Amino acid sequence: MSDATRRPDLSGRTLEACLEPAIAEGGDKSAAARTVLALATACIGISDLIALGPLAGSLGAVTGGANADGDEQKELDVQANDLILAALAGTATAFYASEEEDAIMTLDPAGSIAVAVDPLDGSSNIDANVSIGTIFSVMPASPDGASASFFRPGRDQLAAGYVIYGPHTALVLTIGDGVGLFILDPASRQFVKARTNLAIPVSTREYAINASNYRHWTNPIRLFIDDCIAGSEGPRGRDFNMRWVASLVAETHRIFSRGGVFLYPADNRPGYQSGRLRLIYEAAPIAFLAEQAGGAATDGTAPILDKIPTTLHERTPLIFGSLEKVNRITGYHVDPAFERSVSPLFEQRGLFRA
Ligand code: AFP
Repeated sequence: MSDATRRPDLSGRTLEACLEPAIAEGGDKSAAARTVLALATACIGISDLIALGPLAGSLGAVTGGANADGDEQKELDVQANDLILAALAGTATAFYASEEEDAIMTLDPAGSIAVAVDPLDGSSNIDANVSIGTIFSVMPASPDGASASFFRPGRDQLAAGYVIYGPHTALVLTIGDGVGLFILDPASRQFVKARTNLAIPVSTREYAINASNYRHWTNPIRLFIDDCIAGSEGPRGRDFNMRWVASLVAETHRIFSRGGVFLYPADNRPGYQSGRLRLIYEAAPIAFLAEQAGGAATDGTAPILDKIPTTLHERTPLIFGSLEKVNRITGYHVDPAFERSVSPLFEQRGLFRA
């Protein structure tokens, strides 16, 4: 069978083809769609680098530098950031914020877009060949300048997405009308639409948290996890499963594929009083995707998309995923004993299981 007969005609399903209506709309929507195309091009280059692994040099090696938060910068963090900056040249991007840049950069002062990125999320996994990713958020540039373009609610986002570099490279994207899944076709080197209207299952029996931090958590988080671990012998009356990949994009993609809830809460370690994840270029884009897919994202009580950052690398506790679970965790924060308030005896609490 020839290659031509084996390969379907993908022309109408490329990312470019799918974004044509948004580009035709003009205005911010069009500028955002063109920016997404530039980011996607950069991510194809990042995917090429990652696919080479050690052949591309020591991508997981520390450069000796650190980002604004003091995290050690890995070689791939820096190269990914450089690829994204190069791809944004010539787009309508006025302001650029990155985990790998101390301050906001002005690219095209006449531009109408502001882009925030985590160029390479999960970099502790690079040398382990575990899925890692790029996270991006696209905002309208504010007439009041760079800071005003980012220090605003995440609900103002025009687009958000991530690229996961795994067994296959995938782009999960929203421009405000649902969530689409695009797969990088190695033959054509184009992102091709695989699914639209992705939805996060409302309920789940799977949670993701770094359990080694148990002693550092606040009481509501401990109680929620205790009840999950108690499983069918506890107040929840059913067993749960736990995952932790230490790669936000990998956890997110699993949650989009089969449901689940992700927790990176605040804890009492120095520097973790607001958790680990950054609001502007990690939590907010993931939250936009989650809400667009029928899920939810909070800091434990408040929706992530309502929070207004005051500093560029500000952290936030992040709990997102299946709607029912995120709401239940909010319940533990509002009334930590609420599971226990229903009935002090486990066997009587089954009436209130979600
Ligand atoms: P790195 O990019 O430094 O590996 O951090 C990844 C991350 O921000 C996020 O992707 C993970 O969910 C989280 O950190 C893992 O944090 P722990 O290493 O504390 O479990």
